[in-house]
Amino acid sequence: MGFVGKLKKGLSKTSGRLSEGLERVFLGRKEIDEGVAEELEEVLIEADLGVRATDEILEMIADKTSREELKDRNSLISALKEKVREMVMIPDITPLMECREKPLIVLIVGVNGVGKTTTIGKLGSLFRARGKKVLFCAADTFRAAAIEQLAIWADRIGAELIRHKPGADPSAVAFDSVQAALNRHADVVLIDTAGRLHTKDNLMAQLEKMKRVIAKVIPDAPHRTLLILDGTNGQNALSQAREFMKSPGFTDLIVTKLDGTARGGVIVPIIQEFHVPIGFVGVGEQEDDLIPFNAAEFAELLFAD
Ligand SMILES: Nc1nc2c(ncn2[C@@H]2O[C@H](COP(=O)(O)OP(=O)(O)O)[C@@H](O)[C@H]2O)c(=O)[nH]1
Ligand SMILES: [Mg+2]
Repeated sequence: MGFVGKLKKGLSKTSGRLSEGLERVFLGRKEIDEGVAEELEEVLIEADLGVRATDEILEMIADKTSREELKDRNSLISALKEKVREMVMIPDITPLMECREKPLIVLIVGVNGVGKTTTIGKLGSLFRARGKKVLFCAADTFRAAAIEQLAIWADRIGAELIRHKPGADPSAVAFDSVQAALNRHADVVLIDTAGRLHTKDNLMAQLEKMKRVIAKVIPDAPHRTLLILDGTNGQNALSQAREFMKSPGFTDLIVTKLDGTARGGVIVPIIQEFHVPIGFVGVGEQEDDLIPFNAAEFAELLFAD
């Protein structure tokens, strides 16, 4: 299955919920009238587009309705697609896979369980498919199992792994990994981090320390910092992102587990609020279940029947 097919499948719960909602809106209604916007509100909120994005969409709908530009269901759906596409248009940034830095140093951040380690495995696989030499850094040293999980991914996709003992200083593992990447001429280093510390301040302080230590080896590194968000969390993913975004330097977002949720609409307010591009979305647990995000495809599939 190609990327679009996988994205379609991954978004099917969300698009299913939306199309059911639209069904309701058109039940017993022959043409588009003022009441449509009101009923649409519930549908969009249910799909986790959030209040702000929903309001913006409703304004557009009300506007078009008053100008009699919406004739029927089809024209309404086209208007929705167009608006959402505009809203999730990604600011210009070099796609991760096309970065020229060597070694490219990528820090992966997010709370526990959102899919960081799995996403590293999948990203590693994409880089390997491009013939890149990949090195994983096991800087989530909280649990032995976290290191083992990354080791399994490294074996599976043919990446090298730098690991220390459980409980070691994550910054020390990161430092060694970047050194090793230079010595071994690796193309890309993917750094796994812990999402679990007693307080968020501690977590942030630890990430800042890692960045400083990495920059001692390569001054402009880490080149990219990815924030991983779990799509099944819906609006909570948004509040999580808000916490992390208080610290500067996040360059990319990845939204995981779209396949397991009808709340995939949350991508819209995430982009709207942070203006940080979503590079990829996760649509399953396997190594080929990471899909490059594309605004037009997303908008099209979100409102696909
Ligand atoms: N269905 C689905 N499961 C995922 C996806 N990404 C990660 N997972 C699962 O989520 C769980 C937590 O992932 P993990 O990578 O260990 O999260 P971490 O704690 O952030 O490193 C694992 O069971 C993964 O297989 C996804 O895109 N779809
Ligand atoms: Mg992990």
